[in-house]
Amino acid sequence: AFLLNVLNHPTFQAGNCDTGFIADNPELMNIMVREDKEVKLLTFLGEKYVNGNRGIKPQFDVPVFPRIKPAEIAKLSGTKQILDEKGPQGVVDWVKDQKKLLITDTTMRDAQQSLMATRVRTVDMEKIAPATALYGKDLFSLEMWGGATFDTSYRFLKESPWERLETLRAKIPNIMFQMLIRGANAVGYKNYPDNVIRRFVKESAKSGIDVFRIFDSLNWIQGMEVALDETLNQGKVAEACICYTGDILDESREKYNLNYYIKMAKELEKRGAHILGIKDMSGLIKPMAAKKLIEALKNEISIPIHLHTHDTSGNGVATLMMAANAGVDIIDAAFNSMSGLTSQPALNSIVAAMDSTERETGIDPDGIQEISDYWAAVRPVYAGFESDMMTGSAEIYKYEMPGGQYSNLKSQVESFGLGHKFNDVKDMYKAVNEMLGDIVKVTPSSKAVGDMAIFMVQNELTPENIYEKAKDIDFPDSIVSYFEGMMGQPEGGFPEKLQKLVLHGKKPITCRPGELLPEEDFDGIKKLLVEKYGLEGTEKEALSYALYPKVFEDYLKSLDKEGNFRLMGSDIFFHGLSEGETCEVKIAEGKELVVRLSDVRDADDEGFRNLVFEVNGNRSAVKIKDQA
Ligand code: 3PY
Ligand code: ZN
Repeated sequence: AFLLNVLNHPTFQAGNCDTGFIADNPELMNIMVREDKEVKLLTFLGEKYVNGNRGIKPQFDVPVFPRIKPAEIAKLSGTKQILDEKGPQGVVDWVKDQKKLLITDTTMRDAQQSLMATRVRTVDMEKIAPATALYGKDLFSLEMWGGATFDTSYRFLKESPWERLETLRAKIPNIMFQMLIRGANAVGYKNYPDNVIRRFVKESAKSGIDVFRIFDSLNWIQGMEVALDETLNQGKVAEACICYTGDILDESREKYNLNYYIKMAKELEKRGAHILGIKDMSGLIKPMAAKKLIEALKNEISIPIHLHTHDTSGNGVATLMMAANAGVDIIDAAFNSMSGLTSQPALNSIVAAMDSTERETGIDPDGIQEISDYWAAVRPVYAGFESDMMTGSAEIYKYEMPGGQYSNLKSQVESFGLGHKFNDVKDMYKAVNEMLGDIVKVTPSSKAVGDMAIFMVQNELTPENIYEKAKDIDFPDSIVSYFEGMMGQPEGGFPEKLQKLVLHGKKPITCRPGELLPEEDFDGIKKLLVEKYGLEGTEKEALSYALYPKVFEDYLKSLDKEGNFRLMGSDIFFHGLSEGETCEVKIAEGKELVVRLSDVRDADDEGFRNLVFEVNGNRSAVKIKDQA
């Protein structure tokens, strides 16, 4: 603290004194760094206490994870080695040679996105990574990146998604890593210029992504074109998707019928996709529909088929069993303790179900039980981010909402003060879908439908009165962008009357937004990041800024001002310390502090509370303003 005072002194800072002593004794700077980190840490913990839960928190079990020797991991050879040695066609050939049902585990991406609002931190993934490499050695891939994980890492967890990717890559060298990319929307909610998409795919490939699952939120193939082309350029596996919507069993629904899917699948195959993804983001594909669809597609295309679904209705495992019977090559599931409800169907249960059948997976049930047990112990720390859904719900077939949106909608609606109108909003979601002409609903088109539904309930609009009542109203940005054509073109075109109403005279586009968007100036971004934040100006930093300028800048400011707690245990990160509690906090690789919150004093006249800690046995205090 003394040194900090010296360094902050105006005379010192103006260079009006002899600083030779400090220059000659660089270890003093270490003390300063440590102290600064320590102050930030105590302030972080103090804030959690004083303006957070006041130390009232559940008792969490310490998650147990199997200790695997690095030598054991080094010996493993899986799909990653097939890709590295034989390229994407080698992977395709290998898949086609397999009798067994291949499985992608989605625990670290879609499962946590759908169940826990994408809040799972890298530290919790890292610990189980070696066991995942070993016991998951027969998995096709791990979906562990993309979708919402990119912005939420920066936004809520204050950690770098790139660091997560590279950290896990180093610990899991044998299984292919898979990401979800929203076509021209990359990992965002709007279309980006082509050079952003290309550079993002290239850098992701370089940092460890092997399989790019590419979709367009309206099933508009042009929207997938650039990402698909760049994946092929990078020599990685291109899994082009059809988003499943509607119900092919219901003959009264003509738009998304079997022919629609066959036609699109053939087109994706023609465009060079290595694998066809059926992306059932809302869990709408019923067991018999899966059988019908997979059987039909197997007759029409020759590339492998990968089925992704959600268990929202509770029918997920049945769907995957029917698909397996119909010859699907790969399915998505999540380790049991992270499965079910809006997440993927249960991986361990599927492995057990396939045992002693033609499509036996070859996965060791005891090993993956340990992984599931680990996640079962991690999950309660994130309970605050979970929805109150306790059972599967068949109403999903009516509302057609993606997993994450379905479990988040309630709190979103509540944040608008419309909690009592939750059912009205859900019904309006369905009504808006019909007003838009029955569209594919997945990020970002699902967000546009959700925003519009909330907006209509809020303003007491109905599909009937909207044309009269909303003539002069400004609609939500997402729905304006949708009608402008900035999310691409929907099957069957836009409903013109509604389009005119929302756009208030603005002209919509019909081409690919990327054709109109000016190229992003990466040199300019790098320069800005170097000058303003003292960063190195790497490609990753520039991409993060290009995708999410404000989120990335806020993250940088937070690291600088509040500190970097990426290595802190999640129980402490989210719940802090209670009075008298001790924890170990890793503040940097190899640097741990033992911190005890010894005493919390009453607020002084100005509302500040003194919190007394012991840090590695030494007393240290911080003052926190009580906002209450
Ligand atoms: C995403 O885009 O993040 C999704 O998971 C869509 O299903
Ligand atoms: Zn999904």
